[in-house]
Amino acid sequence: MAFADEVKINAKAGNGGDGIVSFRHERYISKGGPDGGDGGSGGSIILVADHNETSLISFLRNKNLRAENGISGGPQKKAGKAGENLTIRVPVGTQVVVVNTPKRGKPSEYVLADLDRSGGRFVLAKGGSGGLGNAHFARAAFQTPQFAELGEPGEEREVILRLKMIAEVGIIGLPNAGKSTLLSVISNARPKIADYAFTTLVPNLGIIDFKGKRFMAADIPGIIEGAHQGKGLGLDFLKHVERTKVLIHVLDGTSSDIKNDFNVINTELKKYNKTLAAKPQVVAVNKTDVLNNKSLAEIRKLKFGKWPVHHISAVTHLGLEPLLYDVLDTLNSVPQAAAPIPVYTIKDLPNERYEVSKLRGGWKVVGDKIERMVIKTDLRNEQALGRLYKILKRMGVQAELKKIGAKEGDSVKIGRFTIEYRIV
Ligand SMILES: Nc1nc2c(ncn2[C@@H]2O[C@H](COP(=O)(O)OP(=O)(O)OP(=O)(O)O)[C@@H](O)[C@H]2O)c(=O)[nH]1
Ligand SMILES: [Mg+2]
Repeated sequence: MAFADEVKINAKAGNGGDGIVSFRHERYISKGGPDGGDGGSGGSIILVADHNETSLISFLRNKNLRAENGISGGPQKKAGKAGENLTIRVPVGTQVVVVNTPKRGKPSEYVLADLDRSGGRFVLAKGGSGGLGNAHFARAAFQTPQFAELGEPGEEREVILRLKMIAEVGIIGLPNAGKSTLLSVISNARPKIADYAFTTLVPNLGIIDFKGKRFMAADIPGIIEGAHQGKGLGLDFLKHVERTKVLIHVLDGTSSDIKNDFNVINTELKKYNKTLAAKPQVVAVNKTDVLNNKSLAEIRKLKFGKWPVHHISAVTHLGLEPLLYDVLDTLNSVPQAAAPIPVYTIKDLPNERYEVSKLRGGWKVVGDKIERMVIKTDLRNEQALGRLYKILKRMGVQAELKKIGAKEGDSVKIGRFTIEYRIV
């Protein structure tokens, strides 16, 4: 199976339903008060990180995500049905990335969300709010509002989903023990392997597919006695395995003192960080293919603390399946971190701020809330327009435009729409 680690998708949330214009019908009353109901909100598109998901491959088939629209309101103040949210499960480690492509210069990337915890949620595209029905607009001096708000379009966003898996398994051991060889036979990684110490200088990552589970392992450079004082390659690279859940401790079966090799590594781990040293280990005594029966018998007697021990050969693949079973069991038994699961959001409530500026042949207003208000206004309806002008006045837009020189009748561009400048 191909491993999709990056897909570009287009997400369009549901539009809000329109509010409607309606008046009560009652016997003996020719025209009752306004009773137009509100439109339902559009469904949002929500990503949820789930540790059972292992790939973004399902997005290769469906790159266009659509959530349901809200339904228009009805008479008798009946609210329209809200559109269903579209909830999509993605692997833990999925990043949501936006690419900005400027007219000149290099495109730049911006990470909107980093879904690094199972259960983490991110609203990728927010459904549009429903429009208010005309029932909302009745006042003592204005009893027959002939307008209602339009529904707001759902957000649309084009993003890249990128899988940044977190290594759950770390492979540690002395130089030349066979760590990289092991990674190369249990995962898709093809690291450099050689018969000398310090072949691996930077960690290698590989994806392991085993019994329907997919997880990532990191093979790190060899550690030697005194590494905490900077000997060999030091211990800095241990930060790459700090977030792992299980360590495979590889030992060279041809070594003259395997027990001591094991202790050297554990001492160095402790010197680096107690939490790392306390992580569960699965011990793999490697290179058994070149051992004679006598040495094999000796080795089988060795115990390594409380950890399970496997006698393997990375080269002949001997004993790898039982080893991976133990790794998987240990992974499953490690409790999930108890910290609260994050919820990620892009936008807060509509922002009341706006900016006015001069445009060739008119004026321009930019602002989140004001642009939404214009979208929700039926611009062909005089009453609806009247309400919009009042809102512009209340928000101070009318005065700001006047200050910079706007005259009645000038055109004012707000978002995608252009209206006439009016003083009310
Ligand atoms: N006979 C035998 N040789 C092995 C086995 N596994 C690894 N080797 C050999 O051991 C040597 C070191 O292997 P690597 O996988 O590079 O060891 P490493 O632990 O990654 O070493 P560093 O990156 O230097 O820390 C290579 O020559 C491998 O071919 C095995 O199961 N049997
Ligand atoms: Mg190596």
